[in-house]
Amino acid sequence: MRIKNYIGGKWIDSEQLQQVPIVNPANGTVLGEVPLSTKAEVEMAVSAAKEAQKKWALIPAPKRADYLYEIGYKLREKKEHLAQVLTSEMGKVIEEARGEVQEGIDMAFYMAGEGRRLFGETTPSELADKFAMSVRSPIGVVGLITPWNFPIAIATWKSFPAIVAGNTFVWKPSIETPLMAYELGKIFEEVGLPDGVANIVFGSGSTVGTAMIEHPDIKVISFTGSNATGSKVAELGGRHLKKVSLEMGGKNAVIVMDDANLSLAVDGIVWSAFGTAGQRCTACSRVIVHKDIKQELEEMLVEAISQLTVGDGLDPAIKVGPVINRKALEKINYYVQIGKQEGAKLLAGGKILSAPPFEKGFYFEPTIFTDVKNDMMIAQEEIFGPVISIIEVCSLEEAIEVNNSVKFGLSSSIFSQDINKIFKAQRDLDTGIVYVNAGTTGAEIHLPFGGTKGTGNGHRDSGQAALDVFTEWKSIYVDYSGKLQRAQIDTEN
Ligand code: UN1
Repeated sequence: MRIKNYIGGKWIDSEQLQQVPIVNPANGTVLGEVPLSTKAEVEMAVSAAKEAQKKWALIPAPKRADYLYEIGYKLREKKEHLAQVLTSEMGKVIEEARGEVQEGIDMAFYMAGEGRRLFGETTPSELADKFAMSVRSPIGVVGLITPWNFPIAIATWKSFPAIVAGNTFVWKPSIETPLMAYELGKIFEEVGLPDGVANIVFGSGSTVGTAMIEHPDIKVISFTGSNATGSKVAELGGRHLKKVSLEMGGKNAVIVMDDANLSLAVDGIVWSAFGTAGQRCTACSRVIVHKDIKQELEEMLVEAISQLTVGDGLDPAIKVGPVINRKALEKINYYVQIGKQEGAKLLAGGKILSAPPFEKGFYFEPTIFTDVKNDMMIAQEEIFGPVISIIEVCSLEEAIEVNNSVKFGLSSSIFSQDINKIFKAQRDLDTGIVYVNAGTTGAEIHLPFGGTKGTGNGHRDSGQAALDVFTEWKSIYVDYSGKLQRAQIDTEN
């Protein structure tokens, strides 16, 4: 299967002959190929989006939302098929793939509801016989750049609020997961979304991404991906005065206090650290544990991960799938070697699985390091794989300090049964998302998603907050006094 770009409502072969194989990370099978499109193709997509936006913005928002309901129904109808493609292309286990498609379905219905809300504000004017209000206006053409780890959910987080608010978009999906983008594109086509509202251009960040950011007709860039790429997006976007919304890495921790329900904590850690083979921005990669229960927790964790089955995620018995590609496997392995050199103690795992039946895929053993010191690289840097570092602390205050000492601030969690500790922690943990008595993953689509420090730049995906990325506030004053009233001057005081 050769993937085409979706521009102006048509599937068009890229003029670029160079294609990249789409590889199933579970077994190395080639599923198809994807083009590295050119700058000229971005240009085509932007002009289609610009043309379509004029009409799209004039369709009443509740009517724009009707398309999102249709998209939601289609996603629901195709849920199993989409989950199968997602697992084959990206590797996450089938149960999680279904969950990810569900996130897209939820986002469709949630944002469709926004078509009848998109609330603005009315407020008193300082002058008599004058009406003041502010409304959300569409911005125009927006650019979406999405990663491979949630190829459908994150695309829906960005594209659905963008279109309900009256924008059109050009989307560059990750070239690791073009099949999911193709599937979503087909759904846009099947529901009859007007031509040019949704445009998909496949290719590299350096060509397609750069062309999008530099394009004068793209007003907003919404990006999810690595910090290294996000900084470049911000830098280039800044030079072109773009509104740039960034969601980047995490180094998320679960804190386990001495009064915690330990078996619940173990369940939460295992699910959020080894689910998606640790390849979530929200994945738990540090466990900050009170010294009095450290040994017990370690024993329980080692026992729990010995039960984790690794393999092809299409098999429902498998709990941990492959990682996305060889480069990712090598990066994880690099960090594990560093951890050993730094003097951390390997409690479990630590190796690439390369003997049959794993030899053709990209598998890493669920891995636990303990006696990790907070200044070690494995305690500070995002590994994006099934590896956790256990760090011992003596108090809640120290746990919070360790949690906050990394450069990221996406998600955190505390297991405790003490209401005072819980409330103190939720206030002081410097992350955009805090969980109490649950792991670090599982954000719901109607709450803001994003983080502090190196995780982002103040914007949020999901929830009402997503609308702030894709709308401009317009303040409107209607003077019905019939005379010239001068604000700040014709007032009593
Ligand atoms: C991500 O890894 O970028 O909260 C998204 C979660 C999921 C989304 C993760 N709902 O873990």
